[in-house]
Amino acid sequence: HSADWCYDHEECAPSHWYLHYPSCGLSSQSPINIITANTVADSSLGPIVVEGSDATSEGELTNNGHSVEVTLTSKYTLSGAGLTDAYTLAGFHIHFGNSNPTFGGSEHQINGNAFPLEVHFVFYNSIYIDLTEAKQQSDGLAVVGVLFQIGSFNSALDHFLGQLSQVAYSGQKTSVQANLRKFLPAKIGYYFKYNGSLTTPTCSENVTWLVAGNVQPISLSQYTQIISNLYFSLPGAANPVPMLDNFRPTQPLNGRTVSVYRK
Ligand code: SG4
Ligand code: ZN
Repeated sequence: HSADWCYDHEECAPSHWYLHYPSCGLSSQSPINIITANTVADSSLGPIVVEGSDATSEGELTNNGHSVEVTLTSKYTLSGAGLTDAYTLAGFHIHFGNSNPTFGGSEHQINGNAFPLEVHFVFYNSIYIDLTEAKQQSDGLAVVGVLFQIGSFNSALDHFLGQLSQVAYSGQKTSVQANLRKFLPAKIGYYFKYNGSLTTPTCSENVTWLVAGNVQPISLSQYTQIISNLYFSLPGAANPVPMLDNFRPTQPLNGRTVSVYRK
């Protein structure tokens, strides 16, 4: 492992994160189990609005030792959803399970159900210079989470799934083409919203979470590509650790309100 935190059952596991990263032990953490019966409808929020090019964009695919992330050269902006400011897309990354997709892999759960894959589109408040500066601010981040279940082939994901073997090990990068529009539409009319944290250390509590209510499909062979090509380990590691189950367990709600918008 390349860092002092990890997902498996060692000293670096999620239950120990707070020892090195105190915010991970605070009371407004993410992810959460969204119990739909307890959500509060708020029609004043309006849909999530994502502005940007409909064209396929150049980007970069990186294995960061915890996930694979994609950054795009094309600019995308998040607004609506009751947000006071506009937010700029920094990139997206994935959390997933293992060879038994029924065991879950998503970070958020809905009514106690986990899903095999969750994509996080990380946006930073456009009033700040970049993600690094925004991460330090209380209104710095908004993340859109999209859940996936095993089903039909997903053309949006296929742009980069074929290149995962090129970023098998931590620190590896390759250029990709991706069409964000295929899985982040211009408007999302059904979502949950709550105040939470980054789901990895530092676990800073400055994230407005927007979790899409509609679950998207991914084929079993596409899911298998994700779980069979990636390692947490650096290149050349003697016993590379497969990148599996890179999700944090759900955290207590502690009285927070989860709003729901459904047009
Ligand atoms: C993953 O490790 C991403 O690759 C990180 O992205 C991300 O950090 C981190 O998860 C936490 O994000 O949406 N799961 S999360 O709460 O986006 C940030 C990068 O390191 C700040 C760029
Ligand atoms: Zn994430």
